[in-house]
Amino acid sequence: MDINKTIGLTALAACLAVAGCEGETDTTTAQSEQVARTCAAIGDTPVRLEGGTFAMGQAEVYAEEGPVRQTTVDGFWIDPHEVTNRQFAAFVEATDYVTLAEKPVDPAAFGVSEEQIPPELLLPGSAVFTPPERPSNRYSDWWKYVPGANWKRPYGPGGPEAQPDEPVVHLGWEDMQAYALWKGGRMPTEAEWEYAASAGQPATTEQPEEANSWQGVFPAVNRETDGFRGIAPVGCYAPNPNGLYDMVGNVWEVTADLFRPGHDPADTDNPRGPSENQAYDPLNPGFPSRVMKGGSYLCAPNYCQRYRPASRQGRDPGMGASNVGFRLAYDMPPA
Ligand SMILES: [Ca+2]
Ligand SMILES: [Ca+2]
Repeated sequence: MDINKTIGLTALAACLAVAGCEGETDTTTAQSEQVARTCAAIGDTPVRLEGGTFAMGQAEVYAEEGPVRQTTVDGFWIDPHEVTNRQFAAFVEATDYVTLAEKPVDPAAFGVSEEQIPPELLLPGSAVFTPPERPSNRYSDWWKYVPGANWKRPYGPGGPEAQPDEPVVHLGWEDMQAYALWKGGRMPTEAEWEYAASAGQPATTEQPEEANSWQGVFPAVNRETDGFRGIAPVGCYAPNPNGLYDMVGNVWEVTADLFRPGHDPADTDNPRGPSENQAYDPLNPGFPSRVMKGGSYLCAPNYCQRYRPASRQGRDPGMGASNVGFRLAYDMPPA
């Protein structure tokens, strides 16, 4: 798969690739009931998890998250928080790496004559969540392709710079791979990620209090009672019993596995997801989407009940978004 082709085509399809749940809207306005939070200064040292067996998947919310089956993973290390802008900046400083969102799009990737392509789609950029001015249930009203949006300028050229302790966003798959190679880690498998996130706790469908999600009716009303309207710095919500922060919520986290709706019930020993031939993402057909986990600050009860360890959606590898990040796993104790 030509990654440039993926980039170009998905620039057109960004809304569908990033969203994926039905939306409803409401014209209600609400007073902010924001609760101030204290964000802990947490280190970067990866957490060692012993291997084990757990109930992977969830059946009662979205069909593609099931079936539930006992799944075993070997031990590994995992980052305690989402990869931050500070960490990614150190990588770029050391390597002069340029991300996909900072490069122009190849017009040949669209498969149509260049005159038919909106010129802004050929500029470097990425998909940015932009709250609609009017109530809407159309993805295209809240996802915009913003030229100049990238990890350094997550909201585009007119917006603030990336904050050091916020998770890095707007990365493509190859950008995450490059960081992992430099760091001596790798992308976690979906099973590893879900094992780490669920931490022996029983599955629930409730919207969690200790996770950055969306309170109110998406996308019109954000009461932000959890303390943050958008992205939060890492470490502002209580860690899970494994000592891991923001597994659920804040930003989606891309994993190593290719996406296919539902799990293979027979693949329960250190599963690694479907082969490329078996992979299929109905929201992004024809492209090798990766599984992303845990939902984001945009997940609300009326729109995207993905604020759970078992949640999963396909993520187009060729383009990032303002609500998608990652964290690394390690097979050896990090130096
Ligand atoms: Ca929030
Ligand atoms: Ca997260």
